[in-house]
Amino acid sequence: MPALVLLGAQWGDEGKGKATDLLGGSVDYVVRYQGGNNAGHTVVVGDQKYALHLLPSGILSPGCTPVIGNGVVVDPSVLLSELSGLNERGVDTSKLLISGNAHIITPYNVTVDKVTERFLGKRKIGTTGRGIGPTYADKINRVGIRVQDLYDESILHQKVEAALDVKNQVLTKLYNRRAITADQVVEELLGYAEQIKPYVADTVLILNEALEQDKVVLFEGGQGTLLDIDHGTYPFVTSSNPTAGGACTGAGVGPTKISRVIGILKAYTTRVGAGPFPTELFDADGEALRRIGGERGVTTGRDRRCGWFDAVIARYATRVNGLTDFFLTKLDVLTGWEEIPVCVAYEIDGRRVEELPYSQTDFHHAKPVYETLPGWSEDITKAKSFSDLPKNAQNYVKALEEMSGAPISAIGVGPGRDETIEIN
Ligand code: 2SA
Ligand code: GDP
Ligand code: MG
Repeated sequence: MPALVLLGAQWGDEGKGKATDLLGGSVDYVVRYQGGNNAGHTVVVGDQKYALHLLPSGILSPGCTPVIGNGVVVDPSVLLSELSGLNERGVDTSKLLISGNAHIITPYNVTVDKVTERFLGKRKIGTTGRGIGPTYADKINRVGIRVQDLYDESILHQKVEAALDVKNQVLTKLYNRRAITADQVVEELLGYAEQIKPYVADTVLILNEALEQDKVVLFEGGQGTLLDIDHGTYPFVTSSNPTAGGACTGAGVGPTKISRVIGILKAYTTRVGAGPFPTELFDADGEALRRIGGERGVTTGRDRRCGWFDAVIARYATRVNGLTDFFLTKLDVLTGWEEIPVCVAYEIDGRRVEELPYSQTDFHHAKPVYETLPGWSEDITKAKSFSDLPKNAQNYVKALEEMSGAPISAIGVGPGRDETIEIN
C-alpha cells in the first residue's frame, strides 16, 4: 500500500480530518495537495479538539511527516499562527515540509477575493474570503508568487510588481479602492521568510524517494469532489482539484504509485456557500441535522446547508475519483429518525435520471427521487463492530454501499478517534 488518497466525496466537511488522523499512525507522510486555509478539518483526540486549516491532519501523529505540496496555496501569516497555536498546545511541528513551488496567498489576493464577492452581490460564490481563487488565478496567469520567491528579494519585487499591475487598475478604476504598492507587500512577505525557511524543501523529490523506499504516503484532500474546479458544480466550486487526480499534480507523484483512493462520505449531505443542492432541506429535519451534526463552518463559522443522503453524488464521486472504498461518517447523527429518506435518482423535467447530469441547467432543475429506509433509535456511539449496530442501521449502511458503487470499509459513530467501526 505505497500511496493512498483520502478525499471528500460530497461538498466537503465529510470528516476527512478525523479519517486522516485515524490513518496517521500507520503512514509515514501526510500530504495536502490542493486548497489552502479555506479548509477546516476537525480532529478530536481524547478531550482535545483541533481545528486545522492549512496544515495536514497528520501533524497530530508523532512519527508522521506532514507535507504541504506544490498544489497548495499558502498564506504565510496563517501558517505561522497555526504552527504556534499547535506548539503552545505541545504538538511537535518541526517535521513539517513545504514545497518551494507552492504559491503564496498575498494580502492583495485576500482583498481581491473579498471585494469580488461583495461586487458579485446576489451572484456571489460564498467563498471563505481567504484569497484562494485569486491566488490560483495568479498561478494560472503566471503572475503568482511562490514560496521560493521569498528567498530572492529582487525577483520577489519584480513578481509582485507584475502581479499588481493589472490588479491596481481594477482595484482603483473599477472598485474605487486605493492602489497597493509593491514595497508594502514585499516588506510584509519578507517578514515571514526566515521563519518559514526551515520547512521549505523539494517535496516532490522527497515524496518520490520515500515511495521508492516503500514508505506509506497519504494524500489528504482539502475539500470535496463537488467543489472540484473541473468536476464540481461550477462555478460554485473552489479553484483547485480536490479529486484524486489533483493528488498527482499537486504533489508531483505519478498515478501508477496510487493503489487506494478512499472517499469520505457523510451519512447525509451538507454544503457551505452558494450553488445547487438537490436534497437540501428547509424544514425542521434540516435544522435537526445541523444541530445534531454540529454543522457549522470550521473556518468561517457559517451555518452549513443540510439535506438527505444523495446516492447520485456518491456514484459520481466513485467514478471521477476511481474510489476503492468509502469511510461512512456521522451515522450517529441519524439516530432518532423513524424513517430516513435517501435520494436514489433525480427527476429532471419529467425524466428520471440516474447519473449526475453534466448540464448545469439540468442539475439546477434536478428534483430528488427518494426511497425511504427505516430508522433506529438506539445509541450507536459505543458500537465497535458492524454487528453491534441495530439491524436498521446495518441495513442503511448496506443500502448506501449498494447505491454508491464502492465498499464501505469504516463507519464513524462519533467524532473521537475510537468512535469508529472498521469493516474488514
Ligand atoms: P473558496 O474560499 O474560494 O475555496 O470558496 C469556494 C467554494 O468552496 C467552498 N469551500 C468549502 N466548503 C466546505 N468546507 C470548507 N471548509 C470550511 C469548513 C468552510 C467554512 O471546513 O467548514 O468554514 O466555511 C470549504 N472551503 C471552501 C466555499 O464554501 C465556496 O462554496
Ligand atoms: P473535514 O473538512 O472533512 O475534515 O470535516 P470538518 O472537520 O469540517 O467537519 C466534520 C465534523 O464532523 C467535525 O466536527 C468532526 O469532528 C465531526 N465528525 C467526524 N466524523 C464524525 C462521526 O462519525 N460522527 C460525528 N458525530 N461527528 C463526526
Ligand atoms: Mg471542513
